[in-house]
Amino acid sequence: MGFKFQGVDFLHLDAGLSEDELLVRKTARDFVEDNLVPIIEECFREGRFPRELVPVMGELGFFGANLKGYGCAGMSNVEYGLVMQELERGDSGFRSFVSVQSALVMYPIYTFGSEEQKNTWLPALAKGEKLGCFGLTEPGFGSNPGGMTTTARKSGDEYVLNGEKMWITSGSIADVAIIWAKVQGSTGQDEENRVRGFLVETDRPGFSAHDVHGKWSLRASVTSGLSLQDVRVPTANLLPGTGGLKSPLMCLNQARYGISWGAIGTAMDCYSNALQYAKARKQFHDQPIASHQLVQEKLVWMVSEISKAQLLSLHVGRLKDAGTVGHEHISLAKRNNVWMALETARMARDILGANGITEDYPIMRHSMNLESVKTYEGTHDIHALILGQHITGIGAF
Ligand code: TGC
Ligand code: FAD
Repeated sequence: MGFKFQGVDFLHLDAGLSEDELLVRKTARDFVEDNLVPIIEECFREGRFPRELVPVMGELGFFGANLKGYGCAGMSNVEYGLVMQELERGDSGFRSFVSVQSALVMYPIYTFGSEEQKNTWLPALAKGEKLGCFGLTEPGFGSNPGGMTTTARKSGDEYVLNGEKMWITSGSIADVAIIWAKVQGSTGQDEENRVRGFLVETDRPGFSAHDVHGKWSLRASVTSGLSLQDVRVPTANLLPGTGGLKSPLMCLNQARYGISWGAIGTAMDCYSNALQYAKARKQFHDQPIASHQLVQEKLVWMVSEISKAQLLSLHVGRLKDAGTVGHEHISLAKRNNVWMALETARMARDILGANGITEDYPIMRHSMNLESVKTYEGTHDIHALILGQHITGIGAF
């Protein structure tokens, strides 16, 4: 199916990667080539998440890879990014699963959880023995999660959760949901209506999940709506370090960072296919289409933008490893790289002509997937507004 994947390193950036970074990338690339590529078109067609690969990824240390201790691999942020790049080269929906498990479930437990919560959940999530989901978005509140209406009412030594969450990756296969809700009935005045995070085991009475069907994007990923009706959790299930909308937004930074790398993976796959196809396909005078100037211009656009995106994510990753990254840097990288990948996918599809629309090549699948990636984790335009606010000091939401 398609042509053999050839990574893209036009700027010789590999020379600046450490041996460990190259090894991590090779491990992830081999995993994708051997395990995901052979089945992904079928999974996408059937709308099936390849759950059978979860234990293998647990063994390889892909879950919570950039966290330290609790059974996690303790990779650097650049290494983690390289894993995301390779996984999304396979499929954006597959990378989404790993992003959610790592950045949106393990990261908040690691960052905001009690020692007991960390010991209970992190080793099992790292191995893939337990799966998680992250419930922030609601039917009426997507780009503006601060308006959420899900509540957690304090009742003795319990919280009672009520509300609806929508578009939740892995919702119906999760053992635990990180649910963001506004606290009510608390004794502290500052606490009233404050957004806080809760660990909600999905087998609790009143919790239910229903899958979204009919998606033309991220078909190899499970997307669900969650319903919480008088779901009672002990106060020990509150993530004690959470407080305000800033807490879930900190989780989004982790996921958006990974997406900036993942998008490069899809773009490299599309470019690699387009280049090999253009050299093999002949039209007019028995010449390869790669010999035509218009086709060359498209290939040059792709390799230029991929190279710039690689520099961007690598730099943001180095900033993150140095502890100096700002969320505006991550917004810039997510916004740019997903846009670049979508444009690359469309150009690559064009170069493949009619063949480009079939599942014989991964391009159309990447293109459809990237429509979701453009929307989730902050839409392209919301990231423009985040950046606009940062540089002008004026919020235009
Ligand atoms: P605003 O008043 O601006 O901010 C509230 C507090 O948070 C701080 N803050 C951040 N902190 C850390 N990281 C960030 N990225 C932050 N952005 C803002 C801010 O300084 C403030 O702090 P403090 O101390 O003053 O309280 O909040 P707002 O209500 O005006 O909203 C801001 C906005 C629009 C940027 C935000 O709501 C937003 O990012 N909207 C997009 C929603 C989104 O991205 N949802 C994603 C859901 S999860 C998902 O899609 C998973 S997909 C699966 C996968 O990842 O693969
Ligand atoms: P809206 O917020 O309604 O936006 C619609 C359009 O209006 C967009 O173009 C947007 O840019 C524009 N817009 C909105 N506000 C403004 C403004 N102020 N100015 C200018 N334009 C504006 N969420 C989770 O919590 N957990 C998950 O695991 C998760 N997984 C997802 C998986 C998939 C496949 C998808 C598609 C979504 C997922 N989401 C998840 C939800 C995702 O984060 C939201 O879809 C996203 O934040 C956008 O919200 P919305 O779809 O409600 O769009």
